[in-house]
Amino acid sequence: MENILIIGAAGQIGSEITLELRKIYGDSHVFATDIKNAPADIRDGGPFQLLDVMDDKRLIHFVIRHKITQIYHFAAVLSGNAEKLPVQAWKINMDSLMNILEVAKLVEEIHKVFWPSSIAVFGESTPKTFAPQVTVMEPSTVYGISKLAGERWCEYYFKKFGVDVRSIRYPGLISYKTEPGGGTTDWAVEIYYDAVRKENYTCFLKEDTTLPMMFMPDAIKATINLMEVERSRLKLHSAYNIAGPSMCPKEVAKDIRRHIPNFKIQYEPDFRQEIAETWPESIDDSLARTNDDWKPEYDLTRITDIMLKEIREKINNSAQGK
Ligand code: AKB
Repeated sequence: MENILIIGAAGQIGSEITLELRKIYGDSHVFATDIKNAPADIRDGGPFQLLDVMDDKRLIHFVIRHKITQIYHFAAVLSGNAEKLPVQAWKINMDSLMNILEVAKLVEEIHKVFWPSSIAVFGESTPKTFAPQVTVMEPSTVYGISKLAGERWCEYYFKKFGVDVRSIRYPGLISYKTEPGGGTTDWAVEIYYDAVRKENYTCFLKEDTTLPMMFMPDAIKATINLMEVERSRLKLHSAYNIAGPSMCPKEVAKDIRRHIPNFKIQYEPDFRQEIAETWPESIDDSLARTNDDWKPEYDLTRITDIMLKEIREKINNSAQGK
């Protein structure tokens, strides 16, 4: 019997993976937690509690009381926000991971942990296209440094203590259910919301800044697949590269005009432009593809079709008080 703890269940990835895991393991076996309140479907569809991952004592009590066997830890300060409060972001990103690794080491029943890494581990000296799995990594952001250090800690806990940690270097994730907050790739979600709301978007990156992206259903599938793979088949316990379509703001705007011909975009690059320029444009994920049959299903056209339809529906429903 598996009992799964989700940390950060009110966030962009956490909210969607909670619902998926509840379908697989049963509502009562997936314990959603966050430091803030979660959307109604997370709160009402199964156990939900406020829990601060920084509080290691409460964390261990929670894990023992609910007989937790797997942990997914999604709480983090993303790249843009981390640059505003570097020391606090470092503390939150690192201490929260260390608390999870320690609890997994101490509690024997926990046999698997998922922790998200990011394309932010790469830096200016990494090859710009098809960034390899193993390559030069000199991240220049606090977030990127914390993710790279986190990857090393995950592998350390696996080698030294046998903690089965699994991780993915997520590209920018595009989703319509829960909006991201404080990331450099947030523009790829904001652009769709503003297209529906105002037919106009002011982008904080330059028009031709290409970044690796992925539609949320592909990211959820890749994550669950990785967690389901037999331990003996895994080639590494740091983090796998995964790749979806790469795109720049100008391309997305053009694709949106298939549905909204009057859509306008202007560019006012801010500090996140500098961050984006240190990240690769595309990722080589051939190693991840050898784990299982995973490959992404959504290209830009499908993403645009679904994003615009779903956001329109969401906005109409909330206007009607549904
Ligand atoms: C961010 O932009 O900070 C995140 C990421 C790529 O990890 N979406």
